[in-house]
Amino acid sequence: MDKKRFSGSEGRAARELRQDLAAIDLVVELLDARAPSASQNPRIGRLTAGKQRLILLHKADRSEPRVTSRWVNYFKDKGYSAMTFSIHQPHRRRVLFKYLQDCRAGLSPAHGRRSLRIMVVGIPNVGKSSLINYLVRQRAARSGNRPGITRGRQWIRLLPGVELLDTPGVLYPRLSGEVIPLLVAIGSLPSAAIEAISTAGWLLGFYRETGRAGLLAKRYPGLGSSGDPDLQLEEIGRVQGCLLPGGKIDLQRAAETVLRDFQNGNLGNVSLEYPPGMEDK
Ligand SMILES: Nc1nc2c(ncn2[C@@H]2O[C@H](COP(=O)(O)OP(=O)(O)OP(=O)(O)O)[C@@H](O)[C@H]2O)c(=O)[nH]1
Ligand SMILES: [Mg+2]
Repeated sequence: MDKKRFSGSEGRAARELRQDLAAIDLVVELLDARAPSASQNPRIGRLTAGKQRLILLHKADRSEPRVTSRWVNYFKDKGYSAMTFSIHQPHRRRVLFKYLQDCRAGLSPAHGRRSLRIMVVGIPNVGKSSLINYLVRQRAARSGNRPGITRGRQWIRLLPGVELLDTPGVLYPRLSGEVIPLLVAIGSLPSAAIEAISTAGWLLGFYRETGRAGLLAKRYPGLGSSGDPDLQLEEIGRVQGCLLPGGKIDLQRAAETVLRDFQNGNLGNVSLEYPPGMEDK
């Protein structure tokens, strides 16, 4: 990520987010179910202090259910509301709508008859816009949108007494070294030239070290059993026909292929992070 642009835009984005949050009762925080810790904004606690917060482990259709349910328990043990979600798994919608109805019912009398107001927040590419569009399509009752608080935002009535802000809050990811490959892998950081190659190498190493090499062999028939991720990336480039003029292997294209395949689920549904205390396997 362009650090300069990042820090330059943070001030304005953070100010807008704070303004939006002022009107919100419940913050729906989207994390990528494959990397819930890496995809959590480090300042989310401070940003949402005093608000109800629901953690959605989103894109759960791409993660390992066994690991994701342990993450749900992990967050619940910490005192948060948490559930798995995916716009491709319609049965999950009922659980979410029930949660929203319960929150509405639990509003304090001081609230008066005002609706429960909710907002979706999360780092880039966790599926905020997709979730909002999905919920709007699925809403129980259609009614005219009411003008929102500022800058053309709208409140959308999802359920009787529950309104959603149509614009998500974009949060910034933690940019420390060890989470960068995970953020690139889940598409939350752009895979600029070098990151694509190093991230693909990291991912191949992860698959090998966690006993998932079979998933790679399934996707890339003919892939040798080399233990070296750099050599493996070259081999993938060869079997996938990622060649430069002159026949040299185009590592950048090979790396982008691996990342795209991971993001599309072509390398299986794999969780990249385990909650503390849960070892692999
Ligand atoms: N597998 C899967 N993919 C999803 C799901 N929800 C969203 N996506 C995909 O994730 C990608 C990013 O979704 P967006 O809704 O654009 O994410 P966003 O958080 O609004 O991203 P920014 O606007 O860049 O911050 C898209 O390719 C979506 O199709 C889901 O539940 N499962
Ligand atoms: Mg978006």
